[in-house]
Amino acid sequence: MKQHRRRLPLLSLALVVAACTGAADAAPRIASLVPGTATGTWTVQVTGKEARKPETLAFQVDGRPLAAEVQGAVEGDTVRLRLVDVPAGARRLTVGLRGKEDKPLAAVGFGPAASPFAGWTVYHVMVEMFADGNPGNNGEITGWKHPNYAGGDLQGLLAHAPHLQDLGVDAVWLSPIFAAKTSHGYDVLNYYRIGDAVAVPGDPQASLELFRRLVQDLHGRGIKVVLDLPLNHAGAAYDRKAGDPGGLDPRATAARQEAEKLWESWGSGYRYWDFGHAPTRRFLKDAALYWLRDEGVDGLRLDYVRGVPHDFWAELYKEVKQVRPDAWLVGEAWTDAAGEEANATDIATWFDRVDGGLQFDSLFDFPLQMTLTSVFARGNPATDLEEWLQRCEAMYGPDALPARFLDNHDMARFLSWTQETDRLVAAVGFLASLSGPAVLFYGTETGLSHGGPKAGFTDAGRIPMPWDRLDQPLLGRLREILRLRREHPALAHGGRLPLLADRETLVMAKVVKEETVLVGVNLGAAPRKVDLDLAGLLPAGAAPRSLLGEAPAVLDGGRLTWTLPPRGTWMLSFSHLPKTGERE
Ligand SMILES: [Ca+2]
Ligand SMILES: [Ca+2]
Repeated sequence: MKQHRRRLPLLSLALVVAACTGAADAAPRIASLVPGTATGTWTVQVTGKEARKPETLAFQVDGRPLAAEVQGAVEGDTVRLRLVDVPAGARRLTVGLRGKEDKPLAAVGFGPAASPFAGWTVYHVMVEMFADGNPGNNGEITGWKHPNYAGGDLQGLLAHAPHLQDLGVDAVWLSPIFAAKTSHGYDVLNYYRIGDAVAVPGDPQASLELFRRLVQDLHGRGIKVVLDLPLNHAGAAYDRKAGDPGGLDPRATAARQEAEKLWESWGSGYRYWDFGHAPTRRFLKDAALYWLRDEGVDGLRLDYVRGVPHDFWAELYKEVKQVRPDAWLVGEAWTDAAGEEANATDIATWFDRVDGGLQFDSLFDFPLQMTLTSVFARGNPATDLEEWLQRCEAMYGPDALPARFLDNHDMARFLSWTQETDRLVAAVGFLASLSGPAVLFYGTETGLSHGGPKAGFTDAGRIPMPWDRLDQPLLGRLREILRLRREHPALAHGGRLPLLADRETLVMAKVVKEETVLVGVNLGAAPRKVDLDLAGLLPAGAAPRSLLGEAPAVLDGGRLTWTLPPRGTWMLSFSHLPKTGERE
């Protein structure tokens, strides 16, 4: 029986149609943003049809209106403006239309990211496919088993922990490791028991001790542990004794939402927790708190958040932060094969505050995943990438710290869309240069791929990790990128200044007090020479240094000429302090 975990909700079609009509040409984009040479001034270029009438544009910095003076004539769809009296320490510029300032159309976070999670590189493991450290538990899958099932377990993870450390990740996200019937584990039978198939069969205590050893080992390597905890639903045969230590007698219902009904039509056999029943909510929050508070887990990846009411997530967030303020809560809100607009609109509702409180630290950035794939793997214009970075920043709001990724267990792998490893490396390089958690699906570092590409849900990317034939050159290239991300805080924490975007090229600056890193993407087949006026950004005497590959650069009187080799992401570091008083 086909037993996938989720599917395109039928209502998405209307959203796709809506997304394709009108929204795409509705948004202006910040073509470039650089500090002026005078304190508190910035020069911004806006492009898009709205730019033809610059008097209709409204600029805000950190939610406060800001005057903008048009500089020179409008050229085509682009206008240059000067922003004045930008306060020191300002963080975020939004562009909207006059009278609709509360719904900005584009935004750029040009101040550094404050969140401790901004620099995390998270390695996403599908446990069943990763490493089989104990063939003796492979017979414990009693329900649906993925045809690629590789016997993966915690013993295998423990044995391969050095691989994660060597790659240089900060955290590992494990697919569900709890008692379950299926190999994927999203049908949890007991939130408090590690599954026999991933640990020690028939011995819950030994399994828990194995998990504790794994956590201790990973922590010793500087790697945090994020558990995948499905709270919307559980397996139909949930253990109502050992799985309910508080005696809360949680209530479950049959499928009620469209997606849930679809899973049931495939025979998923889940039960759906009743969020209208207070003891059930207590039961679910207790399960989450147990792993974070009592077992040293550092974060939770929360499955299918769209099935659960907003106020539950806000309650859980508040209680988690009271005991573990350092724990990362990341939610999955995915409208599957619907377009970027539909996904971003929905994700924004999970970034909203509920009674003043957050629901999550991060949501997975599905719109950007789609755009990264279409631009880096499929040859769509690089302007799409700049546009979606700004659209999502505007829609998600100032509290948002989206988690960026290229692919996951529910979708076609990046390398199913292109055969070119250079395109994958370029995409990872760009991903690593964005502030906010960056998530790498296991196997990316060895170029894992599968057959034909497919939009929306597919489980074809769940492939055993080929431990006996790792792609060492590719591994080395990704290790180098992650090293740069760790060693240069401008990449993972820096404010972002768009500098240039066209068909095949994107250039941005990432800025912290100590350093500016220019990130240049060239997806063309030929070298690309770019000329940039960085007089207000870089102090006199700043000298460029190539970080990632050799891309020749000459800086002369504030003008940078940078030659980007083909098919890659390149980085230049300027270690001189930027001028004081303009940014921090
Ligand atoms: Ca095994
Ligand atoms: Ca539900």
